[in-house]
This record gives sequence, C-alpha cells and structure tokens, in this order.
Amino acid sequence: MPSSRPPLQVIIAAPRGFCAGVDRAIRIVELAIERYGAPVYVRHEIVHNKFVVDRLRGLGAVFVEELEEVPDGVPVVFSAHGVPKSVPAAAQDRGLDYLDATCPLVSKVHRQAERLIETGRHIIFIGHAGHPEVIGTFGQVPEGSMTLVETIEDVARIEPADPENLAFLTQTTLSVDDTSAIVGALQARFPSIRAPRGEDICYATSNRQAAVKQIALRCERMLVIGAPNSSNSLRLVEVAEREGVPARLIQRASEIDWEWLGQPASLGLTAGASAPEVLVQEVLEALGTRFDVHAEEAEHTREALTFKLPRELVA
Ligand code: 10D
Ligand code: SF4
Repeated sequence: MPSSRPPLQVIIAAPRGFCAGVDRAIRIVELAIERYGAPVYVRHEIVHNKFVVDRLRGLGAVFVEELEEVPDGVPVVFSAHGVPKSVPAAAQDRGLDYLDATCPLVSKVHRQAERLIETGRHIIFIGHAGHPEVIGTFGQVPEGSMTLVETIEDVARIEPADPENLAFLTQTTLSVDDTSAIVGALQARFPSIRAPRGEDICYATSNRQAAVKQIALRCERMLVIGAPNSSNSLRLVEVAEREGVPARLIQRASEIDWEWLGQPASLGLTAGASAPEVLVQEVLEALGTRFDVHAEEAEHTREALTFKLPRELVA
C-alpha cells in the first residue's frame, strides 16, 4: 500500500559526527572512571555536547568549570579543547592526579605558539573570543605576546609594535572560507607574516564543512546536530546557509521545528564533531514518523585517523 506520508529524500553528509580527538577525550573519561572509580572530575564539558556529558555523568563523572572546584585527592581530566599552562601547574602543586584530554591537534597549535615566541615573533591568533580553546592557547604564551583577531575588520584595526616580525596561528574549528579571507587580509597588510606549518584548522572541521558544501545544492533544508556552544557545529550551519540552504542547529530530535521544516522534497543532515551518531539515528526516526523517508549517505572523504590514549590509562 502506498504511504500516506509525504516523501522525503534525506541526504546524510559523510564524514559527520565524532572526530578522532572527541573519541579519544570521551574514552579517557570512561577509562579514568574504570581505573580510579567514581567520581572522576572533568574540568569543562569534555566535549561540547549535552548528551555526551549527561551519559558520562551517569557513569560517575563530575563536571566543573574551574580546578578550584575539584576536591583534594580526586582525579581530574582536562577537556579536549585544551587548558592554559597554569591549569596543569596548579593541579601539580595540589598533588592532584590529572589526565589531559586535549586533542593532539590542539596541542600541536600550543607547541607552535611556544616555538614562535621563542624565536621572538608576535603571534596574531585567528579565533573566537572567549572560546575555551582560545583561552587555552593564549595560556601557552606570556601575556601580551599574542593578539586575537576575529574578523577582517580586526585585521585593519590592530597596531602591532613590530609589523615585520609577526606570525599567525588559528583555532582548529574555524570556517575554512572566513579564515582564508582573514589570512588574505593579514598577508596583504603584513607581507612578511609567517604562516603556520600546515593548516591549524583540523582535518575533521574542514572535511565536515566540505561534506556540507557537497550536498547543499541538492537540499531544500539542512539540519545540523550539535550544541549551541560547539564552534565546529555552528560553522556547519553557516556553511549551509552561505550555500543558500536554510539550516538549523538542533541538539536532538525533540528540537526539530516542524513548522520551519515544512514539507521539503529533500533535507540535508549532518552532525558536528562532538555529536554522537545515535542522535543522527534519533533524528532519522523522528523524520520517519512524519515522512516517507528515503535516506542516502553522500560521502565526501573517508576518515581513518585515530589518536593514542595516554600511557597511564592503557598500561
Ligand atoms: O566548540 P568546539 O567545536 O571547539 O568543540 P566541540 O567540543 O564541539 O568539538 C570538538 C572540538 C574540539 C575539542 C576543539 F578542537
Ligand atoms: Fe581535534 Fe579537530 Fe576534533 Fe577538535 S575537531 S577535537 S581539533 S580532531
């Protein structure tokens, strides 16, 4: 019998969802709970996703924003976004057992920042003010040795003391297109500025944005699963909208705005690097209650990267 529900072609972007850094960070918390027993404290959301955080809380993780909130004698994990150097230093002073779940690709930027300062360069950092990754990276270098720019207008405004001796670095989860425009403006104004070795925007961020671009032309609407404080997820919504596709960020199926969605013939679906696949399946199921869904996956790139876990957890 033909379905009474309207047909809907759902085009699911690939890659989407968890990246290698998020996988590793979550595993670190799970293994820390197994090894030390609950509670294990986590400084900041391990990744920016309420579903992930709530699940780990159920296993015995306690999430706090500052190290001062961690009681003595309890292990603590630092989130995937990275922390200023002062944080592990303070943990050490207090004799706390700590595990650093900073993504190795964020740590790579930290090390580049340190090296540039050693060579006497002033760093222009492209990123979003107040984001924990930005706070963590600024905390790798002496105060005043790095200047934040968020926009092309910021590039025109800054007045570095020695314009011949600059380098730039970036947050890992930025818009590839916006960043390349900001880098262009930096290079036009400061021709001798040194670029990072390789890209600071990580493979997962750029692959997820490219996958959205690839499907955008075929979609009337786009849903991005991710949290409102997730930088990489927010960028996916922007990418879709700039391709001319009305897009919404939702944390899970219950946040679908059915009125906004209407009755499109095609819908794009993706998930930020901190959003688990179960939430993609949940959204598909919810769509299936109202539409006759035909789902197809559009693969842009295959990802195979994994990161090693800290030695103390696998030994
Ligand atoms: O906000 P965000 O995109 O930086 O973080 P989220 O936790 O959503 O995704 C993982 C990305 C990390 C840890 C930064 F590289
Ligand atoms: Fe690491 Fe990129 Fe994932 Fe951030 S988004 S945790 S930098 S792999």
